[in-house]
Amino acid sequence: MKRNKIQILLMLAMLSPLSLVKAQWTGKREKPAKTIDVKYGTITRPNRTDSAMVAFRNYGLGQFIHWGLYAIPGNEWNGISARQGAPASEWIRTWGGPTAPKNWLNIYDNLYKQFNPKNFDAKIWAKRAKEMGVKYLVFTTKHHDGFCLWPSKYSDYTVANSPYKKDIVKQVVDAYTEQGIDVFLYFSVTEWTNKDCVTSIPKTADEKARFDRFLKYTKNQLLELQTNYPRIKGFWFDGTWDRSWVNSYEFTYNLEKELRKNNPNLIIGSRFRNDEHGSRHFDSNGVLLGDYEQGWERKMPANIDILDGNDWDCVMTIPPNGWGYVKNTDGMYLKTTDDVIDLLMRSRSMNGNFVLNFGPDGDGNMSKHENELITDLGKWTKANAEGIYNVSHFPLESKYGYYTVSKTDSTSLFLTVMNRPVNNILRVVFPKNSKLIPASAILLDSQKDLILKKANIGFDRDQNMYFDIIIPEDLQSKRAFLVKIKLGNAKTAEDKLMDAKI
Ligand code: FHN
Repeated sequence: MKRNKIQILLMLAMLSPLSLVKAQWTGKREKPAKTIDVKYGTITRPNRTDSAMVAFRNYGLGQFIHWGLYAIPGNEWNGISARQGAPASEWIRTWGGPTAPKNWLNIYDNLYKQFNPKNFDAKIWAKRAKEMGVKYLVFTTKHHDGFCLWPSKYSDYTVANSPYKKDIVKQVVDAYTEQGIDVFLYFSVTEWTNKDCVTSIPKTADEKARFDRFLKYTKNQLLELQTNYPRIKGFWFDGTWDRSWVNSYEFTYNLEKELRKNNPNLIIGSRFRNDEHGSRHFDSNGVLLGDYEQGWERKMPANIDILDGNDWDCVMTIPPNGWGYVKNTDGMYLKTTDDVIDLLMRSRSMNGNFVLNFGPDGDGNMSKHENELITDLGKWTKANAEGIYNVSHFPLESKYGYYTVSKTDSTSLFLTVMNRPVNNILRVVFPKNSKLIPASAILLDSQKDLILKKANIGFDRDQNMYFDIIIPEDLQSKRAFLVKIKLGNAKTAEDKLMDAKI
């Protein structure tokens, strides 16, 4: 049936900007055909080389912690699950429909009166994060419900007015900083419980007055966080989708300038604001808004080209969705250490960081699964640190896993073997005209030498060279392992290598 023009126009109209944006995320991104004037575009220096941004690129592994009042119910209430009624555990305040408890909103908005995490110990969290190999933390100061984990003087809805009373943000910043882990503060702009948070574009005088008050409040809280916790390295903004905030592009532009003036090395991602045409993450000319691309949430770029050279990180939950504590995870797939290793090394192979989220319970405990993951992953990152942190993308694909190359020694190439070949022969392919080729190889964790041979397999016409690295038959590897390949000058290295006996 031929669609008439109206129908097609209607269909296009239904294509909300979000769906268009979604189309951008994993497919090739076309820069706009022609550039337009953008007054409120990016503020930061592109491809910063200051020490803070250099450190950001080497973080490799980050830890996200979502903690707040939503941790008390843990995605259920009186044994009834919120799975059917709220989009995620930290959104449980929005629980609706037939499963929602009577008077739920009132129940939730009084939870602060029982917030008293008896087992919370930031020092333990920080020590365990260090053990896991975490280099930066993103910690929720305030999520969409507006409850502040610091004693903000601009709100009554804070930890100071809970039985716990003490400043949680300070304890976390101090404990993680002492462990040498950089801290970024997550800050939700949208605030469900704030009557001044007008989400649509303010029209009436009352809406305008309220939203103006909200903008001032938001700015005051951000400046307060910078003053209270000067050692933080950046902000991780969220909840910046309301039309009212999108429409406040001059305010947000100037606010970002002020935050950066207070700390010139501050790192702010692309989710904070948009240009005057409403373009978020990237301005209307496709230029990144912020110091790194912050849109890779529970998804990964298909290849490095999509990233267009921008810095980025990927944030991921352990359960399918749900950033806050989930008491009952029955029936949910919880990511394993192997899943995390794959996501981590995929990110690293494309010059990105991988940030795994943890949702402590209402008493401040990490779950059994989270603790096992911390221990297991920590052993792996410790044994393979050289191939994880101070590395960058190497322009070769591998069917066995992911390449990373040392930033300090371009002849140290690492292959993370996710898929061990059944014949234990890693047949590595290098373009024929490579100046550097494999000269020797070891298992990174044991430093055990591996046999490396030239493999003249007669595919000469494909303009490639082949090298066989032999994995010892007796290598018992429970999980992925790294092979460190020393590259040598093509001329000398090739002569030294024996021919692989095919
Ligand atoms: O709505 C939030 C969600 O609760 C969670 O905080 C994630 C974490 O990146 N950010 C938003 C969803 O994109």
